[in-house]
Amino acid sequence: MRTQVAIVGAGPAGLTLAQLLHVAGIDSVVLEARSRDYVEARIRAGVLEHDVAELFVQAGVGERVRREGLVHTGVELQSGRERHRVAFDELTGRTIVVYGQTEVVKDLIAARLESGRPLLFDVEDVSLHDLESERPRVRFAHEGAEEELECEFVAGCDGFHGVSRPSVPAGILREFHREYPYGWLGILAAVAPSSDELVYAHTERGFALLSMRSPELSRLYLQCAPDEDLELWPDERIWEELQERLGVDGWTLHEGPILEKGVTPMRSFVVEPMQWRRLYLAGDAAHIVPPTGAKGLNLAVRDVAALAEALVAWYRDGHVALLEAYSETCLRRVWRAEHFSWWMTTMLHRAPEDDEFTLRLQQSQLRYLRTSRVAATSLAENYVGIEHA
Ligand code: FAS
Ligand code: PHB
Repeated sequence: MRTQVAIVGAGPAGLTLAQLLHVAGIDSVVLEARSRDYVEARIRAGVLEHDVAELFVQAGVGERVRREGLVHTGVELQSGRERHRVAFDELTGRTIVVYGQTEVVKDLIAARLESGRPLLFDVEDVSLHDLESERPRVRFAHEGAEEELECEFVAGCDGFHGVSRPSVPAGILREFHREYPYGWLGILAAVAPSSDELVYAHTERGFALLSMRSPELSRLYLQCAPDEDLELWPDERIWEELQERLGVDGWTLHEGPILEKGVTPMRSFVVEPMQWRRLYLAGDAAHIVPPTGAKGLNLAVRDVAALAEALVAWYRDGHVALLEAYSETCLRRVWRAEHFSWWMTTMLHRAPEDDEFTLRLQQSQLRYLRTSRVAATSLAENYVGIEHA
């Protein structure tokens, strides 16, 4: 098998890259370890930055996000039992789109299959070879046969636990880590959202987030231990705790059947550089953010937008500068999102070791966001997606 770009991973990064390259006339092969059903059912992110939603439209896969995506002009920050709205449109002139990652992935897979270009599911034993040459190779097993894909570039879009990052020889990469002493217990519930906009709640019992997927589907999270045992959380207890944390006077959290529940641990992670010879890392393969800033999916798409632009420049006129600058270009934006995600997370969550001093700092920060337009604008511009990183 031969192609121009081998893409390892069919998550948002790999699938978006494949689509961007396809519309530019550059051939690729996408290799995915899991099944199509598994990848499409994985419930993860829920918020698209405006420019990311627009990128999908420009790339020819945005028809449904434009039709079904929920345009939001702000979010609510809750401190104790008091809420305050951060108006993105007034403060930045920009908005966000609430549209589940499951739907993004379905749209991208449908476009890939429509294109007729290779997207292989249930691939096994992927290994990367000759990354230092002009003809890297990707070996893998598929449908019982051993395969070898010759290419010119490899895009490592295989997430945090993928094979791409570990394929870089020891001593080349620097890794930056931050583990958090809490995680999120997330539920998907068949009940209309009890708020028109997202609510991020800081309470002495811990963080809670009210989000949504559609006018009929609610997505809610509550802070828990990173290794929380779901067995200890029957539906009744989840709703009771969400009522406690999100409750404000004159407002009711509507409950309904829980369709899915899971615990997500939290970490911050960055690898530098994000490229080595003919291997380019994108998305969670290169960085992880705690989901409090709704950045993970958006960072992944912005990485591959930069990579696609660089590859198009190389293939069209031999331009190497953008390829050589890929990592530096992405890392400026990645570190801005890392800081914002860390800041939102540590401001809104109550860590077990946090004392009263920390609680007062968090309450002061939230009060400052309520009273200062400058402070609110800083949060808003980071949340909707910041150009100058
Ligand atoms: P992904 O991990 O999505 O995709 C990588 C793909 O590579 C996967 O399909 C995997 O099966 C495949 N793969 C792995 N190893 C392979 C191999 N050896 N060979 C071939 N394929 C391989 N972000 C938010 O903004 N908000 C959220 O609420 C949120 N919640 C999350 C919850 C969880 C449990 C997780 C893990 C992440 C969450 N994220 C959230 C972040 C998430 O949305 C990621 O940022 C996003 O999926 C990144 O996309 P990719 O980089 O494509 O990586
Ligand atoms: C979601 O809807 O899944 C969601 C929204 C905002 C976040 C994280 C997750 O910050």
